[in-house]
Amino acid sequence: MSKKPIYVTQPELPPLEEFMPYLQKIWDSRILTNSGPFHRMLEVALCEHLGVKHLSLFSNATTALVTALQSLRITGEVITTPYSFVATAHSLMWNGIKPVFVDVDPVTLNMDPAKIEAAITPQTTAIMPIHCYGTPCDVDAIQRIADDYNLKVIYDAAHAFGVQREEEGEMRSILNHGDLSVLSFHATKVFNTFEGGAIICPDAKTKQRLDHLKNFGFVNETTVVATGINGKMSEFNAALGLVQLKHVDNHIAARGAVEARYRELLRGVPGVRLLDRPAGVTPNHSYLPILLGPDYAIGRDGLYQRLREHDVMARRYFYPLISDFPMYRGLPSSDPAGLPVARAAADQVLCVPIYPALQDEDVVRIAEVIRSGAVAAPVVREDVPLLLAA
Ligand code: T4K
Repeated sequence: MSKKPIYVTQPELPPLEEFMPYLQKIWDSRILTNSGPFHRMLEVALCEHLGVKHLSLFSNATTALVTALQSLRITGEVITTPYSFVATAHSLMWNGIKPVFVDVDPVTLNMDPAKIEAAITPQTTAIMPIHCYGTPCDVDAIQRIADDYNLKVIYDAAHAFGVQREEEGEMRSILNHGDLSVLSFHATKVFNTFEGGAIICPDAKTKQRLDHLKNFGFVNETTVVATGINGKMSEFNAALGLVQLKHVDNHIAARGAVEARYRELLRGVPGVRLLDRPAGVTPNHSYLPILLGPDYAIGRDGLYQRLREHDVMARRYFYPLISDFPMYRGLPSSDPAGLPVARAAADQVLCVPIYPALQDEDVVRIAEVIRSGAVAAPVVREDVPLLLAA
C-alpha cells in the first residue's frame, strides 16, 4: 500500500533518456523559442495524431482562450457554463466580454443546449461551451442554434485531447466542431508539455491570424497587424510534446483500465453514481468524477474529508461554480435560481484520482473508503436535487 499522498492526478513523463537528445539539439542550435523546429514539428504531429486540419500551439490554454476570442473579434455577451474551471469565464473578462451563464445538462454536465436560446440578446456574439471531463457536448444542437442566430462557437476543449465521436460511420475528433477549439497541455492533463495549449481551427488563414496574434501581432520584422500577445510555446515544451506524443495512447489506455476498476468496485454502492459514457465516443479518461447524491450517508464533503484522512487528495472539480466567485456573482445570469443542475453538480461531484501510474491496490483502497462512507444510515435531504437518478 502506498505511503505517499495520492493526488487527483500525477503527470506522466517519458523516460528522461528519450528527452535528452532533444535537449542536446536545443543546446546545440540555441533556438529556444519563436516558432523553432520543434514547435513546427509538434504542430504537424498533433494535427496528424488528433485528426484535425490546423493547429496553433500556445504557452497555455488560458492565453489560447483569450486569443481565440480576439481572433474572431468577439464582443458584447458570450453564453457559457458556470460549471468549469475559472479560466473559461476569465478569458471572456480579459476581452471585456460579459459572460452569460446557462445551466448544464444533468447527464453530461455540459452546457444544456435547451437553455441557450432564452439567454440570447442583441449583444450575444458567441457561445463558449466546454467538453467537461472530456465528454463531448451536444455539438449538433449547439451548431444549429449558432447558425440560426449567426453566433460563433468556441469550445473550451481543455479536457478533450484525443476524444472522438462516431460520425458518418467513422470516429472523428470532437475538436473539429465549432469555429475554434482550445486544448490544454497543462501538467494535470492527459497530454502534458508541463505548460501548454493549442487552438484548433478549420483553415490556414485562421491559423495564420492566430500565429500573428500569439507573437505580438508581428507579420515580419517591421509590420504589426494586431495588438497581439506573447502566447508562444517554447522549444523545450514543444520537444517534450514530441516525446510525450509517442506514449499518449498507452497512457490513455492505462487510464481506461483504472476507470474500469473503479466502475467495477463502486457498482451498487448506495448514493454513488458515475457519469455514463455516451455511446459512440472514444473517451480519454481525463477525470473520474463521481456523484455523491443526497442518499450517500456521509455526503460529498464528508467523503472529501475522509479521503484526506487516508492521504487521498480528491478534488471538487468544479466547486464553487464560476458564477459564485466575487467577480461574477453580481451578474444576473449568476442567480442560483437559473442554475439548479450546475449547483447540484458542484455540491455532489468529487473527482477521484486517475492516472496511468495509479496502483491497483490504491484504487481498491480508495474504493473501500468510498464504500465505507455509504454505510451509515442514509439521511435523504429532499431539498437537494438528485442527479442522474439510478
Ligand atoms: N479550461 C478548463 C476547462 C480547464 O480545466 C483549464 C485548466 C483551463 C481552461 C486552463 O488551462 P491552462 O491555462 O492551465 O492550460 C488545475 C490546473 O492548474 C488547471 O490547468 C486545470 N484546468 C484545473 C482543472 O486543474 P488546480 O489548482 O487544481 O491544480 P493543482 O496545482 O492543485 O494540481 C492538482 C494536483 O495535481 C495536485 O494536487 C498534485 C498534482 N500535480 C499538479 C501539478 C501542477 C502534480 O503532481 N504535478 C504538478 O506539476 O488546477
